[in-house]
Amino acid sequence: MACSKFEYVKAYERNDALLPNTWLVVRIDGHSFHRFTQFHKFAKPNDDRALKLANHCAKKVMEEFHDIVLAYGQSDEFSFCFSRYCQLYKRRESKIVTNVVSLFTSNYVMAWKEFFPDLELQYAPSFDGRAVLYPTDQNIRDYFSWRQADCHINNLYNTVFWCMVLDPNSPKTERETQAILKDTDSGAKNEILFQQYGINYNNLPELYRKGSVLHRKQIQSIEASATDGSPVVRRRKVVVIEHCDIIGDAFWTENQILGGSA
Ligand code: DGT
Ligand code: MG
Ligand code: MG
Repeated sequence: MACSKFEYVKAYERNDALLPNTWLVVRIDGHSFHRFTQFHKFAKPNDDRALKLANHCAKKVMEEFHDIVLAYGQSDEFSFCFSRYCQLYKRRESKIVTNVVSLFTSNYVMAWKEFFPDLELQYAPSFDGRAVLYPTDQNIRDYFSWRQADCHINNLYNTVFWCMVLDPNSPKTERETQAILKDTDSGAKNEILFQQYGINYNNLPELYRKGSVLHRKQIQSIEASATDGSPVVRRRKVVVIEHCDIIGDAFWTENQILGGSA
C-alpha cells in the first residue's frame, strides 16, 4: 500500500519497549483521592466498600492479562507484577500501562453501584500508572515488602489518628492530633489505641492491616464428561484474594509466585 506524504510523522514515536527478562511492576494510584474519598464520604480510615471495589477491579485486570502473577492493593493504589518472561505487546511500556490503568478505571465505574448501592458516583475517578522494572527475585520481593510495610505504617497511624479526632468524649483537632502523634513510635501508637480506645490493633481486620494480595491458585473439580457423563478431574487456575503477610518467606514458598517458566 502506498504511503501518504504524512506518514513520516510516525518516525517521531518513541520506542518504549521494556528491558527483557525483568520483573515488571505496574503501579496505579487514585488521582486526588484525598478529595474523592471526602466527596464520597468514605469511612475513615478504611472503607470496606471501596477496598472491595478496588479488589474487584484488580481481579478483572488479572483475568484479562494472564501474565500478571501477583497483585497487591492498599489505600488507593494497586501494584501488578508481570512475569519476567512476559511478551505482552512486545513489552511496550505505554501499551501495557495504559491498558492496565484504563481497564481498572472502567471497572471501577462499572461496578461502583454493586459496592456502593446507596451512593451515586458524583464524578469520574481517574488513576495514574507507572511501570518499574526489577532485575532480581529479591528486588521484586523487596518491592512488595515495601508496599505492605507502607500499608502497615499508614494504617496504624490513620487508625489512631481518626480515633483521636472522632473521639466523642474528648475530640481533638486534626492539627492537635498530628502534633501528639508526631514523635510516637509504633509501640506508643498501639498503647494509645489499647489504653484509650480498648482496641487491640492486631485484632483489626487483615484487610486493613495487610492489604489485599491477588494471585492464581489451581483448583480441582470433578465434572461429568461431555461424551459419556463419567467423572473427570478438571484443573484450572483462578484468581484468589487474600489478606496475608507477603514480607516473610511462607507466602512465596507456598505459592511459587516467582517460579514461572521461561
Ligand atoms: P495523588 O495520588 O497524588 O493524586 O493524591 P491523593 O490525594 O490520591 O494522595 P495519596 O494517593 O497519597 O493518598 C490516598 C488518599 O486516599 C489519602 O488521602 C487517603 C485516602 N484514602 C484511601 N483509601 C481510603 C479509605 O478507605 N477511606 C478514606 N476515608 N480515605 C481513603
Ligand atoms: Mg492517590
Ligand atoms: Mg496513594
